[in-house]
Amino acid sequence: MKLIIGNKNYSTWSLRPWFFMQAMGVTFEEQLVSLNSDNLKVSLSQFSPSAKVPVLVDKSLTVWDTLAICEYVNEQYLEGSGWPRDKADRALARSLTSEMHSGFSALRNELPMNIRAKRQVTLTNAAQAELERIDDIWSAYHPKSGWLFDTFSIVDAFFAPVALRLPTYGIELSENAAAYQQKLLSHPNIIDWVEDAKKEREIVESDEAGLEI
Ligand SMILES: N[C@@H](CCC(=O)N[C@@H](CS)C(=O)NCC(=O)O)C(=O)O
Repeated sequence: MKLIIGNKNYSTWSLRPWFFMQAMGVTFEEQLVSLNSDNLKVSLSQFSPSAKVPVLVDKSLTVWDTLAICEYVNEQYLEGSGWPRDKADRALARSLTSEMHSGFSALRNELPMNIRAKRQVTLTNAAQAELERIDDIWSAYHPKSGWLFDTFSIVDAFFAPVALRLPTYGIELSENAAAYQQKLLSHPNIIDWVEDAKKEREIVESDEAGLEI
């Protein structure tokens, strides 16, 4: 099984299924496609009908879009253990995952993931409000597991890119939300991703925001 991803320094969408599969011990190969390619649409369309990364190829099956990939892996390889066991928790975890998947557009635009950079930005009110929402969600992490629910699940993988966006722009959260952020940042698979991202040299101009510090 192969997961095709974009540059690790920038590709938040790629990070989500990559982290989920790594953390759950699912074996896969990764193949990186540069988001800086002159002919990006053409190079991505060889792999994915949407011409976007990530895309998962499992034998003759191609699955694209982060949430669909995580759901497929959860059903095919994890017997459902990728979501919380409790039905109500599962509904909440799916709500939060969907909120992340389809929302937070100000945060995405104003704070692109750029792991190796240190930048200064002035945020709009919309982005500030989204950061407050992140702070609220993360502050309610599960006291025993340290994840959002009683075990690591898809929802944690969906929030991982936000944890990596914030240090670039010097953004700090309240104490409880910062504890959850640290849980993500200190996960061995996230540490590996960050190490690889820092070795990359390509610059994707559209993801370079703010003033260099
Ligand atoms: N909703 C999609 C979004 C994927 C996406 O936008 N991927 C970006 C890279 S992080 C991409 O492939 N961009 C290339 C392009 O839009 O041409 C998902 O969940 O996978």
